[in-house]
Amino acid sequence: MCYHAPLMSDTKKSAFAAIVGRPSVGKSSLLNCFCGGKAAIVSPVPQTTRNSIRGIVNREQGQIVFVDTPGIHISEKKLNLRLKAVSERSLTESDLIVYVLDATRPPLDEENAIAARLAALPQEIIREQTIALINKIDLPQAHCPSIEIFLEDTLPSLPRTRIFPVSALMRTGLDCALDCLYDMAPQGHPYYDDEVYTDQDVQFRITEIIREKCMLFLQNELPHCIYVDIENAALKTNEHGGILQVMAVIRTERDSQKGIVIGKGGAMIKKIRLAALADLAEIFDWKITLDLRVKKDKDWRHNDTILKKLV
Ligand SMILES: Nc1nc2c(ncn2[C@@H]2O[C@H](COP(=O)(O)OP(=O)(O)OP(=O)(O)O)[C@@H](O)[C@H]2O)c(=O)[nH]1
Ligand SMILES: [Mg+2]
Repeated sequence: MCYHAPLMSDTKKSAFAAIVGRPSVGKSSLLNCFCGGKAAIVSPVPQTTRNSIRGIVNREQGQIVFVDTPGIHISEKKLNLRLKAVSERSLTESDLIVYVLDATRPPLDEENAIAARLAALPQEIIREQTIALINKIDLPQAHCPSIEIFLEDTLPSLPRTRIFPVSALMRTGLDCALDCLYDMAPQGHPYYDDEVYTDQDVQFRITEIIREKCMLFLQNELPHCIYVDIENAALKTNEHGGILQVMAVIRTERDSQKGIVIGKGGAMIKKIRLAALADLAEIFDWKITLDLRVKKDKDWRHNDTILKKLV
């Protein structure tokens, strides 16, 4: 695997840990729990995450950089193939693998495909560098034993002691999982300064927060038909601090979708804008002004140049 940190004379650890699994199992929620900040956006809509998002954990023992990935979804659509490639890359480039399953969903075709992909890795990776998190155990319909049996059948090399029932929502079971990852991590230098919990640039984070609000408020397929662009962002500072003035655009594939995003009398775009501003105020120290518009970018999901820029 890549990202090999050089060995050190002291015993500090450092590792990249890829978080992989089906869409909506809670990968991004878990990443945020581990790194203690909102590094990745979260929504009930499957396929929210479109990039590999890094969340950094620092402890006395060293640093683990979690890499959130798009949910692995079986589909031949261009965007899905690119998302799958992102997950695949993280899988092969990381030191550790965190396989996330949903305690409330029976493991069917998609889960089988992911487990088979993991099973195709060299066995020592499953034996020594992988853990499984069975997430959402807070829900009444959670049924861990059936997921454990599935893991025993599909990934027999995965030690049972590396299977952790957890809840990102209630933050339960996560400390044991993190301790285990630190035990498994190789020795090495930290990759990032210890005061940061993510390495994303400001503009990307703003587009993601706006996209999260679109995922939360827009219905059906619409969230998948949009992307967000920053047209301009300027930081003005004075003796009272800084103001970040942002002009952002929500791009839709068709005119009809534009109308839905704007909403009656502009109600929807206002709702998205205000919710995004509330989150941005939590994340950044500056005051932020947000000029948010909607424009059409016809059939962008078939445009390789745009896809390359986004994913
Ligand atoms: N009840 C419960 N809900 C959870 C838990 N973890 C995540 N969720 C919810 O599950 C939904 C999906 O969570 P995400 O973290 O976005 O899932 P993901 O695996 O990153 O999804 P994709 O990016 O689409 O692949 C959201 O509505 C979360 O609030 C949990 O432990 N318990
Ligand atoms: Mg996600």
